[in-house]
Amino acid sequence: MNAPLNTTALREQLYKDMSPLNLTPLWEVLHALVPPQPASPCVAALWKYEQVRPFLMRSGEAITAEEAVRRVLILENPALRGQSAITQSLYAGLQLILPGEVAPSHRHTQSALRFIVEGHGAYTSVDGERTTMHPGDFIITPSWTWHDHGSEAQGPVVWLDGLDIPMLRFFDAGFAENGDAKSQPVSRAEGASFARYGHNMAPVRHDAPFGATSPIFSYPYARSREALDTLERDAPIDAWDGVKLRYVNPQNGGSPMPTMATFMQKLPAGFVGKAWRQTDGAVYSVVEGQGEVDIEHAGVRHTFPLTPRDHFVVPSWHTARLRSTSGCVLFSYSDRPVHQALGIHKEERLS
Ligand code: GTQ
Repeated sequence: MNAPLNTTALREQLYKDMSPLNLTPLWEVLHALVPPQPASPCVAALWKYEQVRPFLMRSGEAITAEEAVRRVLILENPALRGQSAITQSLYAGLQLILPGEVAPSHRHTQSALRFIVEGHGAYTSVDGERTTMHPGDFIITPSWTWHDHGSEAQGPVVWLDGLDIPMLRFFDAGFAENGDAKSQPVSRAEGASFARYGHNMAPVRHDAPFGATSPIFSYPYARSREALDTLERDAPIDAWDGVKLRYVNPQNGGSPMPTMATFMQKLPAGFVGKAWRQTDGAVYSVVEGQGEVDIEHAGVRHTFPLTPRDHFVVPSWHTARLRSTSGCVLFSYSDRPVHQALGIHKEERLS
C-alpha cells in the first residue's frame, strides 16, 4: 500500500490497539480470503511404490498391527507436513497387515475407503460382514460402523486408505470408540451385501442400512475392469479421461460415500490426453500398466512417470494431463460430492 507515512502510522496504531480485543482489519487480507481463483497451498506429489515399500516393510518389523491399532504410513502433502493430509480436505495412507495379524475393532465418524494395492487374502469386517481383499478392489467403511482388519494371507497385504479426516477435523465433528472384542463377531455371510445391492437389484423392503453411504462394502476389481475393457473396445474414448467411470451408491446413483467420490479409468495404449483442471483435488493409485502425468500450477510443472502401485495427488485447480504408450489403469478419489452439494464444483476442460 502506498499510503502516506502518517496514514501508515495511524493504521498500524489502530491494528496494535485493537489486537487485544481480537480484532483485525479485513482490508489487509481480503485478496487472500476471496481469491480470484483457487490458490491451494497443496503441491503435486508422487510416491513411487518401489521407494515406499521398504519403509512399509520396516514398519512391519517396528510395530505390530495390534499395537499400532492401524499400521499406516501417511502420504503427507509436502506442503502440509505435520497435518496428516494429502489435500486440505483428504487423508491418504498405506496400511500394512501381515499374516495372522488383527487391526482391532473400532468405529469413527470419518468415512474410509480402502483400495487394495498388494497381496491377496486379508479381510476387513464391516458391521458383521467380512470382505476378502484382492488387488484393485474398492472397499468402503461407512461412517460410524464397527470395523476391524485381519489377515489369513500368505504374505503382506497393503492397501490405500482414503479418509475424510481433515474435513471432519475442519467441522470439529469427529467421534470415535474402541470395540470390546479384538475382532467383531461375524453375523452375515461374506457377499451378502453384494448379493443384495450389487446386481442392479435391491431388496423389496429395505431402508438405507448405512444412511448416505452405499450398502455395498466391496466393489470387486474384476467387475470394474470388465466394464472398462468393454467400453475401451466399443465406446468413444474421452479425450481428457480415456475411459472413466465413477463408482455409485446403487440406492441413489450418487457417490459411494457422502464425502468422497471414487473413480476408475483406463487410458488406452497410445493415449495422449488433453489437459483439465477442477476444484476437487484428487488422489490417484496406479493399478496396472504404465503412463505419465503432467501437473502444472503457477508456472511450476511436474512430469511423473507412473508404474503400478504408485500414488500421486493432483491438487485443486492444478492443470493435469495423462498419457500412456502401453495402456494404464488408474483408481482415484476426491471430495467432489461435497463441492457438488455446495454448488461450487467447477471443471475446465482445456483443449
Ligand atoms: O482403518 O480405521 O489410515 O481409523 C486412518 C485412520 C485407517 C482405519 C487410517 C483409521 C483407519
